[in-house]
Amino acid sequence: MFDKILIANRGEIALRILRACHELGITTVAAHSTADASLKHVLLSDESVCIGPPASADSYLNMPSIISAAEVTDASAVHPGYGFLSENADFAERVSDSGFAFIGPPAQVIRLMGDKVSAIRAMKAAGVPCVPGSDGPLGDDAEENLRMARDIGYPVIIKASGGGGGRGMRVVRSEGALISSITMTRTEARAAFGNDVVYMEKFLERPRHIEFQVLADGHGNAVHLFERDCSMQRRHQKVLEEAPAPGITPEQRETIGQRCVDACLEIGYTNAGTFEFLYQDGEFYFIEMNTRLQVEHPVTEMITGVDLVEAQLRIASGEALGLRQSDLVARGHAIECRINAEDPKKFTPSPGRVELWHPPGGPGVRVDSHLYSGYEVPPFYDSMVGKLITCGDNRESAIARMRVALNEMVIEGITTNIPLHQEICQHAAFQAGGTDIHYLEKRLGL
Ligand code: MV4
Repeated sequence: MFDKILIANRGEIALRILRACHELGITTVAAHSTADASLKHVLLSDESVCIGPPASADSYLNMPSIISAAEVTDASAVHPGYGFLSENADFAERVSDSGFAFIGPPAQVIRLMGDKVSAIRAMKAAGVPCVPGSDGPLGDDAEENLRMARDIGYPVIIKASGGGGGRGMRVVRSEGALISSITMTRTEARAAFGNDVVYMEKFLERPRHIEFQVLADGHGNAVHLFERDCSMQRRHQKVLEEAPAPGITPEQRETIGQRCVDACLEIGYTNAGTFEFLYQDGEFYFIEMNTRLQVEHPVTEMITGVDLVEAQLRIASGEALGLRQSDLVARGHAIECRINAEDPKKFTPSPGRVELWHPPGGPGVRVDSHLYSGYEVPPFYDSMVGKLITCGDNRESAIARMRVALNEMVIEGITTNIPLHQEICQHAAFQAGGTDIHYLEKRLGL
């Protein structure tokens, strides 16, 4: 196992990683910006290094600075967390080439999955069900593109191969708009990602967003840890996630999960990963793969009992997976509410000093947050200040615990989206389960 790990992230996930390291007896280095010297994990870390000024581009995205920090502290591995450089293949490569272990999959696998056209091609070849579409880049032959869209059937969606996570896409509802939409998506993609490759898919009108968690080691072992439903979102920002996904049958879970496992072995995937699917009318359609630990990983930990960050560290250090698929059972239900420092009506960030912090507790309640009374939320980064996770024997019990925990949680000094979560938990459609990706925006009238 590693003796020292550099944590190249901030906030709640940096604290989550620090805790996993300390449980395993690993020394930590907190790499932080000048604005983040008083972050909870920096205060708890064995060592800390300033990697630059507040702007992310100068600190948490500053590759030479992060690699220098690993060098001067003599760390043996780098954990990128989520966001920032976590899915940057060039970073993974530079970390490895500098002699450190990158806690994530190999750089070439990150690169393969970062290119959506090649990701879909690889998944289709491995037997993972994908959305009917172009199965490759669109060419410049208008007649051919028109024919393809007619075969797929309108509406279709044009997506940038270099995009993902909701960036670089355009829905086309009729033939008259197709060619100009392809041109516009291409132009925007060239400017945004330096890559003008675009592809076409059937546009699904009312899907749910369901994703499968996997773990794979470097010894040919891979398992899936069932699925999460992340449909409760606004403007591509997830708000609430849960596991398992309501209404999915054990047979579907096993079939799709096994396809993901097979795909991992096929592409040489290692470490933790997530297969994102759209789910509509009882069918799963792969859309993208996330090659990192995700924000919502705790709901999977709660229903499986597996510590995903510990697994990441063990896999990256070369250990074989201690888990077999037959060891894994999904028990009960878990829900996560993302707590953001934001205006509950306008959704604008609301940084400032936390005057009072009282986290909730009790059976089946987990709080992943870096907050403390007196902490000042800086204005430079994502507004998420923590995650409230509850679990229970069934979905109703997890919701009941969430309702009580949300009422118990006190954050004074900054405004948060706690009222939004309280409202969602009271909603009949949410209580029934299985709402689609448009539910929250429609309900909010946005
Ligand atoms: C789609 C889609 C409907 N049909 N693809 C948005 C984020 C990116 N990961 C893929 N996205 C979508 N792709 C087809 N063929 C609808 C979305 C989509 C969406 C997906 C997941 C979660 C939230 C979303 C919000 C709007 C659109």
